[in-house]
Amino acid sequence: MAITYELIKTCKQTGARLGKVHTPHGSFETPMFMPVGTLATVKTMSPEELERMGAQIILSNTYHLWLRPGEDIIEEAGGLHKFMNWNGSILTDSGGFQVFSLSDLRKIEEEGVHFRNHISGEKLFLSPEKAMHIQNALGPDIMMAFDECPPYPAEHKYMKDSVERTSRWAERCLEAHKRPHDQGLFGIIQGGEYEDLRRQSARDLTSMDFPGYAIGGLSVGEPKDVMNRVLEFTTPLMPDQKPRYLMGVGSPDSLIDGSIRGIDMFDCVLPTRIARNGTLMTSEGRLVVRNAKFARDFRPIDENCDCHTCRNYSRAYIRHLVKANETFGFRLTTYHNLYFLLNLMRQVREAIREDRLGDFREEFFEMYGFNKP
Ligand code: PRF
Ligand code: ZN
Repeated sequence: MAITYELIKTCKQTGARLGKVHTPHGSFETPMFMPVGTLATVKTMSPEELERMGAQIILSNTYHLWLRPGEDIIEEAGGLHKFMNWNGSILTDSGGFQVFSLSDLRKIEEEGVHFRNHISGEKLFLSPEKAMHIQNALGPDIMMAFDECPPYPAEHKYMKDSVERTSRWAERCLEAHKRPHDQGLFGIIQGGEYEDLRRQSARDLTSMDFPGYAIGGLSVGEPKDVMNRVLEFTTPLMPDQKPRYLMGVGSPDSLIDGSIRGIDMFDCVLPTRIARNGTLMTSEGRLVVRNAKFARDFRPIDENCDCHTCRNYSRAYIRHLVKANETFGFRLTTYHNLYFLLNLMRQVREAIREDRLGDFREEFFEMYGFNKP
């Protein structure tokens, strides 16, 4: 099996899991946050910087790499790891979600999805078999099944049809997967906010024996308490001996609340995207560095952070760079935000090890400002 999960312990205070996922490109500790590198680059960061900040696995996208430069070129280069010079683990999303979120004029059929290229307008078609073919060529350690992520809210009837189609697509993905010996394929549980449909989806997918499972269809506009409730009834339906991945979720509060509900892996564009418009995550909440009040503020972004950015550069300098659209400014903010989330997960793992994740959550939420009315 390409992917194995080692459960180290569960937190006595919260039930959160401390573990390790072993992949053909090394192991990563869980709960873990995965920086997003859509186009085979985590925007503005070199692989050396990613390694230095403590990233152990990154995410990339089937849909984008298929359109540009094309999976054949990446295969010819020797796969994604060699192509981009990243030697840690890589996970690719299947393209299903990106088709639904980026393209227009899409038409879902049993066979797959027809849509238009979001750049050129060209007509395209993606199916479970095609998504597996592309991911087998890209060569990530973990690849994702081709699924449908319905919008929120969706009616029960639509969601039920969608969940059943996603299960049939999952079967076809397993069938079409050519490299199970060195690439782990994860199934994706859908069902929106509906408990009966999450149960149905989890039952269908766990009967198929994937080496890991994801929860899709969350963080699509639903309130936080809906997401937490769905996690509460869904994670107990997932196997204990396999990794659990919550797709597209990466706000600091959700990383903690997801870990408490038994999630092991997370990804999100949030830290990198907001960094590029000058918003920073700090231990005391968000800091908008463009703000005039930082013009003469020579303190670091976060006085509690020991990242390369915070050890060497001031708010005033970073504000100047970001306002002048200087690339170096975006590199400094991106580095800090990713470090902040990777460091948050390190603290979460430490708290699980010491059975005090509940206390850690209270302290963190208080400092970050989530407890304020
Ligand atoms: N499916 C896939 N990728 C995803 C999602 C999903 O439901 C989400 C939902 N938040 C993010 N990325 N394949
Ligand atoms: Zn920092």
